[in-house]
Amino acid sequence: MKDTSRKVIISCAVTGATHVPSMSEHLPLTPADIRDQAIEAAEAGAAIIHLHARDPEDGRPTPSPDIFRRFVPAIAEATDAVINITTGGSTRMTLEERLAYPLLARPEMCSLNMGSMNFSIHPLAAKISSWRYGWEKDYVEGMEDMIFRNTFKDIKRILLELGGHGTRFEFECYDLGHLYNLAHFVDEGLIKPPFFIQSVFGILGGMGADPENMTVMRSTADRLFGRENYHFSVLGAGRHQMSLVTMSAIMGGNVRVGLEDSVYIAKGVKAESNAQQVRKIRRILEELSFEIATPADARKMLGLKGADTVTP
Ligand code: KMH
Ligand code: ZN
Repeated sequence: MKDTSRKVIISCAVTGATHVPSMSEHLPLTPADIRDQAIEAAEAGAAIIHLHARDPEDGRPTPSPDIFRRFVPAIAEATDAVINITTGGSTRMTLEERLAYPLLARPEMCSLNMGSMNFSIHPLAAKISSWRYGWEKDYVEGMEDMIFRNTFKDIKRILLELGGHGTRFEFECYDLGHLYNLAHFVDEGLIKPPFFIQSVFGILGGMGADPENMTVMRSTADRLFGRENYHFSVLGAGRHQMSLVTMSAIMGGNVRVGLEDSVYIAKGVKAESNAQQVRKIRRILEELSFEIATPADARKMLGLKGADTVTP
């Protein structure tokens, strides 16, 4: 019998560490910007808010707990949304740096990247004619020679140290092999269902944004985990965002939008806010008669520990 009660979780990734300020004047950089845009996105229907921090002086990605603390408590105070803190940080951060704030805050959810990889937007550097801050050009061009490190030992450490505090994970899978890495940790008994699998399409270094890849990821996840043991979600980078997340919902999955993943709202049109992207995907989903999950629905679906256990 088809589960007609299914609801779709909208995640919103507010700022990330990949896009740089020169790519959009709407990319939130300061703690106040991040706070305000996160709250607006939650009010627009995002049940999960995925957060990175940036140096308010120049928008450079930072792992600083002091900066995170300038906006995470305010978001938690103003909304019931699930706070999802990155453990990915940026490809230039050490694992120690990436874990600094999550280990202090012990959030309900953190991202967890399921394999080392190349992760880059360096080809975009040539398309930027003027750079707003001095650090940006080298940062973007330098990605060409960076490895996004997520060894098995790194992943195990995150599962044990953060998982030990009840944090559950948005497992970011950029390739088919990342699902097998996830299965390895399930077999090791380090991960309990339901798994929240965030399939990432269109990042240079990961699988491309071809719709056929989504059917491969979905069928492989079914085969490895059993559909009853995981929740599928999708993010599409850049211009692929809205079409791929819509396809995810149609395939029984959930969706992630946000300026971390795309600075656009339509082809060649810059998004003016995270909330604008949340409103757009919500409109599309509701037109297709999907029901949007509330934060309480998301907590129940994903087995989260509750916001009152977090120490932001
Ligand atoms: N900024 C990317 C290198 C995550 O939040 O864990 C990694 C990322 C994924 O943003
Ligand atoms: Zn992220």
